[in-house]
Amino acid sequence: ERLSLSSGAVLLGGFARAEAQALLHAVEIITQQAPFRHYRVAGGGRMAAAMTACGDYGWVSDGQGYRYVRTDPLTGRPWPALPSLFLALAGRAARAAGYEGFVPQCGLINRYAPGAGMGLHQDRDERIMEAPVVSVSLGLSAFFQWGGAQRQDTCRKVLLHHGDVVVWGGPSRSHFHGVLPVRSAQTGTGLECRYNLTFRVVD
Ligand code: MD3
Ligand code: FE
Repeated sequence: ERLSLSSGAVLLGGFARAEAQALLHAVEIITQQAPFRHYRVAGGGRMAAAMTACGDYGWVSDGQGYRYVRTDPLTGRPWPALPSLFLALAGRAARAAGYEGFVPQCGLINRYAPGAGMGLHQDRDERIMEAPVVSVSLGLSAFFQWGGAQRQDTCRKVLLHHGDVVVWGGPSRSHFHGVLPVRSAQTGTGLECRYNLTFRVVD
C-alpha cells in the first residue's frame, strides 16, 4: 500500500519484500569489505546501532563531528560500490513516491540488535537537501518515531516492517525522527536484528 505520512513522506508498505533476501545478501557482501562498527557521538557515547556504508560516500562520526567521507576510516579504502540492486530499488521507490531521476551517492546501512534504538535527530549533514532520502527496513520490525520541524513537536509512532520502504521528500526531509529500542518479539522473518538501508544524495 501507499500511505502519505505527512509533509511529503510516503510509506510504501512491503515495496522491497520480494527482494529482501537479495538485499540482505548484498549487505553481507558489503560488510565483508566494510564491517559494521559502532561510531562515537559527540560527548563520547557509543551509538547503539552498528553502521557501515556503500557508494561514493559514507557517513561517519568520531566524536569530533558527523560528516560524509569517501574513504572508510576503519579500512582506509573507498567504500564498497552501491550494488545495482540498491540503485534500482532506490530509483523505483523514489519514482513511486513522485521523485524522478533519484540517483543516490550513499547507501548507509544501520543494524539494530534487540535493545538498540536511535534518538530523535535531523539528517542535515548532506549539502543537497532537495533530494529525498529513501529508507528500506529489513528484519525485525521497529517503531519509528516521526516528529516535526521542531524537536519539541509531537511525535507519532509508525511501526515499520520487513520490506517496508519510506521516501522522505519535501518538508519531511528535515523533520525530526528516531527509532525506539527494537524488541526481539517484533519478529516474523527469522532474522535476529533490524537492518535499515538509507539512500542519500550528498552533494
Ligand atoms: C526522515 N535511520 O540513518 S530510517 C538515519 O531506521 C536514520 O535506521 C533510521 O534516521 C533507521 O539517519 C530511520 C528513516 C529515515 C531516514 C532518514 C530520514 C527518516 C528520515 C531523513 C530525513 C527525514
Ligand atoms: Fe536519520
